[in-house]
Amino acid sequence: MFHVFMPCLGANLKIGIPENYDGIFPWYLSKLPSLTTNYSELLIRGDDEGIFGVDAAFLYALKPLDREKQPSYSLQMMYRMAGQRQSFTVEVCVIDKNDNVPTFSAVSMRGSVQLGLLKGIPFMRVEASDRDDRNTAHAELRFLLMDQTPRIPAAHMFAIDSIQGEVSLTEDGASTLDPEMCGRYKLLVMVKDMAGKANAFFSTGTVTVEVTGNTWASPDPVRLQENLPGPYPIPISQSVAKFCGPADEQLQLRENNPFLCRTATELPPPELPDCRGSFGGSPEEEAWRTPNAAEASAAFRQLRTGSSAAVRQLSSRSTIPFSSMLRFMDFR
Ligand SMILES: [Ca+2]
Ligand SMILES: [Ca+2]
Repeated sequence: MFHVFMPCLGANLKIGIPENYDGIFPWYLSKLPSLTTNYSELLIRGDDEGIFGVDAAFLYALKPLDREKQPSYSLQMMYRMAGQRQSFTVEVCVIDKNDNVPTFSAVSMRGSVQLGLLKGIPFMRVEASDRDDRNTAHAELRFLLMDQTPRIPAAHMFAIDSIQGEVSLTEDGASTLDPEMCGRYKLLVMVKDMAGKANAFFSTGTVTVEVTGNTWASPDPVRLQENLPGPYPIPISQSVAKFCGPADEQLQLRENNPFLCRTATELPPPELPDCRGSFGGSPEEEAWRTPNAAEASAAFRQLRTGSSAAVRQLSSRSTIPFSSMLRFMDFR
């Protein structure tokens, strides 16, 4: 059977040949322009398996190519012409076909999630591989969460990032996780190639998730004096946490409150005003109060006019336990 593949121009010849050819052999691949009919003593180097040959100045293959076994061949064509030894190189690049199913690094995977973890914060990551060409969609993987057992207290406690494979809690999961009700979940996960399209190959795996209690020891409430003069932000509290990665990625401040957090590298000199409630130890991050948040500004304005509702609002916020504002994700 005869096929013509486009050669790349240049001093040598470069051709792309698809893998897994299942037609008739010998399989004619490309004319070799450097060869004329009067060449002799042709020798091919770089073909240890004896796949390639030349017939009437055409390069042919005697068996199919496997990109996952060998993605390219550099064939040195040595021959004699007009009494002179000559040579040129043919680069054969094997073009990928999607002939491998993506698989998880382990059929059974394990992880643990701590009570108090916020939604969307990954607590583990599933990994998978695909032997096809990673520069093509043939190895472009997507992850899906297929099932959760048991489905208590909510049917969808967990979520998986389709591209990164990171597993986290859903909003339902973060709000209802209870190790006393259910201390272990089994998740059925799937990985698909072709970016998850309908024609993708896929395989499945299971993830066992252990639920552990919250080891965060709640410190004392932060006490704030109302109508504190500026300038803001004013440090109000500090705490110590152990981080296994960048602190700012693992320190979460709940939304819609008049506080912000800064890590130790952003701290000013250690003199802190009297309004700060210290938890002791060397500070690794601080909670700050800022009037820049619209909500905080509104609360201050209302306080000055004597709004009891605003007083209650700020009062409750200023004595809210620090642990309910901050969650330290410990991935040890
Ligand atoms: Ca594949
Ligand atoms: Ca392949």
